[in-house]
Amino acid sequence: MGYKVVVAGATGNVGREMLNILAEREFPVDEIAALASRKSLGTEVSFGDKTLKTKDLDTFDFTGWDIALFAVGSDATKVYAPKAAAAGCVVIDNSSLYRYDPQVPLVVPEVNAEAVDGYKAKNIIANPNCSTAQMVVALKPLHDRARIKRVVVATYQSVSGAGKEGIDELWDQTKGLYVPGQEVAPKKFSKQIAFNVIPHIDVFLDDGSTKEEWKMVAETKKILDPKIKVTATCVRVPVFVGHSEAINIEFEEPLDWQEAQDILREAPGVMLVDKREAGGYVTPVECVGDYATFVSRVRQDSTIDNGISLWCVSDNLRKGAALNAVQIAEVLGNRCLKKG
Ligand code: 11C
Repeated sequence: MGYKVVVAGATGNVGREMLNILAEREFPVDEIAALASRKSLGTEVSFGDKTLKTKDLDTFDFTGWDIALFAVGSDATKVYAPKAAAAGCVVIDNSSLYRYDPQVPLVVPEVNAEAVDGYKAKNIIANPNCSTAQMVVALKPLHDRARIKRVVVATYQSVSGAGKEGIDELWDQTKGLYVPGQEVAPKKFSKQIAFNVIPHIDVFLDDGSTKEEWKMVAETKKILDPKIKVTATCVRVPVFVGHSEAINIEFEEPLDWQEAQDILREAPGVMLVDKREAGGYVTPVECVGDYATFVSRVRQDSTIDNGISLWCVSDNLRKGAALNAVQIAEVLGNRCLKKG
């Protein structure tokens, strides 16, 4: 006995990963529906060893379905998530639409699983931005030990964070640079991404920061602790999958790097790979397809009292999106829903 599960946006990168991860983790599924927009209708997607034909999100009746994982972007979420929620189906939404709504829990299960119980207010649970999810997994066990005061983070975010168009632009632009006459002008990104880095993700805000940077600040506060100060610089890099982050942390209490390593070695969701030698750390290409948030380069920051610096890498389509959504569904199932 299990649940009736919907994946909305099943033909996108995150939707496909949601189906893969539901199957990999043997989520108790009695029945599954893969939904897509009308333009992708009929496209087939894999669910374990089965092939599913996508159904129309626009006409789908959510009545009698237990959980809907949404990966359709804010505009479509605005239309269809309330419809699903009103029909009694709990929505786990990957867009940013509901993340900052005080009546909607924003959840990273390794950090604030108990917040899932708040789903009842709107029948909706929000999944965080990918760059926030991996960071709070690494921060939580250190915060529990030494109370974090301030975080300074610089991200190195892969193009898959910008969807299929981002992946295609890096691929085509890289090839085009070798073939005279086939150069590809920037379209999805504001400047050339091939062999370059771009300090700009999402729109600019009045204070000169970007929305991506603001999300890291606001979401860390909502998920982990509103008292933590965060400043972020978010950068797009020519990597297909896997976001990396250089994180500097200031604590209230002393914490030495060896103890920080020991804490991280035992922390849920974290894989410590930290050998202090050439290759003794994780890079994005090694994290692809994995569930873990990898932490490397843990070291003391002697320029401040109680400072630690570290390097954090994770698959942004998995822990940053689909895996976290499935983990929320698992918590919801265990804590709140009855199996059919
Ligand atoms: C990126 N982090 O890498 C973004 C993608 O708020 O869910 C995810 C945006 C979001 O471009």
